[in-house]
Amino acid sequence: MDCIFCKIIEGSIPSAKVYESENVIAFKDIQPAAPVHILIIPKKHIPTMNDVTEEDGPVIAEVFAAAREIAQQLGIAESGYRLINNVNSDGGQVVYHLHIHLLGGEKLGALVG
Ligand code: D5M
Repeated sequence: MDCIFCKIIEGSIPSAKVYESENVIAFKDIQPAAPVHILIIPKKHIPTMNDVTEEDGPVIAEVFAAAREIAQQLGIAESGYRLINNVNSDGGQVVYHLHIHLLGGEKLGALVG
């Protein structure tokens, strides 16, 4: 499968890993948009949020639990952070393996306003 994040999961492409469990891994984004920029992904290859099924519920919950844990570990839970999931072309998705961006470490700009 020609998926860069699947290759990171199997270890054939290196990454700066910050978290790993049975079903989820997280690593630093190579193009950081904030002082803290982590990608949190299910090990299961799910292309986009549109492809999430009922049976994926537990792993999606694990992705969010990992985000919470990583934010605590990195000391930004109290100051705050942002979780983003881009979906398809208009959403700005570039890598078609479901991932949540965890952004923080500074006061982030407003999304609307
Ligand atoms: O975000 C895809 C993100 O994936 C983008 O911020 C760059 C990041 N990326 C791409 N390749 C790598 C590797 N090899 N390591 C770490 N981060 C990577 P999207 O939401 O799809 O626009």
